[in-house]
Amino acid sequence: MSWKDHGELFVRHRKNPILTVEDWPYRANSVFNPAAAIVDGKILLLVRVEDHRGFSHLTVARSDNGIDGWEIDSKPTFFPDPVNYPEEIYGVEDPRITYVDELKKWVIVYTAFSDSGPLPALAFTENFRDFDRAGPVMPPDNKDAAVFPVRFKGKWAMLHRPAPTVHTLKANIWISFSSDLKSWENHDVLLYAREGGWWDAYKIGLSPQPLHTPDGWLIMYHGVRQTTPKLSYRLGLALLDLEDPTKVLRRSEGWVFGPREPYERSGDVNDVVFPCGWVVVGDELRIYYGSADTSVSMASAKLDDIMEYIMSVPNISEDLPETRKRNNKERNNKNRDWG
Ligand code: BMA
Repeated sequence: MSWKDHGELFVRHRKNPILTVEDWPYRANSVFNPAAAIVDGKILLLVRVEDHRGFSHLTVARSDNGIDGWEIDSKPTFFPDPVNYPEEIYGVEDPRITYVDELKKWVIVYTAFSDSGPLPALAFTENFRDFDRAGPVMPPDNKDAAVFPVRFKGKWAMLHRPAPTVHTLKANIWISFSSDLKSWENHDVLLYAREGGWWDAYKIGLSPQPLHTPDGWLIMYHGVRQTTPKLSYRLGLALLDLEDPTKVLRRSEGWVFGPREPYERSGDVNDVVFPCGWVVVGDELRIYYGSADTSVSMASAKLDDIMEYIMSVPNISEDLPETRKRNNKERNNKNRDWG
């Protein structure tokens, strides 16, 4: 049976939520929005843990099958260090992990919650025990950042999401480049939030780290639409050019995953699915996501189905560079798959 028969690309695991605060070895309010990686043959989640002050830190959970049998660090793995890194005064949140072969290190980009607002900060690790912080990589207000695992024409690339300072404007995904992963330049918009009634009309942000596929960099992003008085966090996909990640080749029209089950609909923040990590296991792409800002859940899809799906949405790559942004914007607003 293919996904087309049951209509959904991603299938939730029947044991969801797979991690809750009840599983935690120490007192916490909630566990959610994990980054994910395969490390030494195990699934490793770097989980955001919120304490009873409302501040977050990150803790590692490891499992052979990525479903159960989790070994969770007995105390916080990556704790805010505001004395040396003042930008972490209100905690660290929502990490994304990229393995950079050139450095033989994992690069973690996380949201440091500073007294001027959230900002992306970067740390390196080889073992998820010792971390080497590089500090802030963008000023506030900015979040949802991850780096690509390779350089493009000699430069590292990062996706991130600056928040507009004018509330009537939308939050879009940006791309920036760097020679050293620390100082970033050549900032440009990559993907716009759509407008009007679209599911991703208010703000969008990168979810897991970019994934290399033969057809392009697969990215998953969350889209938020405000229907007073609530927000709904749903997920879409896009494909970027392998050689030039500033080129958006494809973008899903409808969302591919959204809150549906009780553990996603109701929690500390209702109606949220928020993955910060995904891994490929065999022919399966697994997203590990925060459900309702309360627990950790998992859903999987066949990678082939995902690629077939994303290659079936209209190709938007023929735009000339100078008109690309305007065209993207216009195209984004066209209804193409209502039916
Ligand atoms: C976003 C992020 C996430 C959170 C989501 C829903 O802005 O801060 O950490 O899961 O809101 O509350």
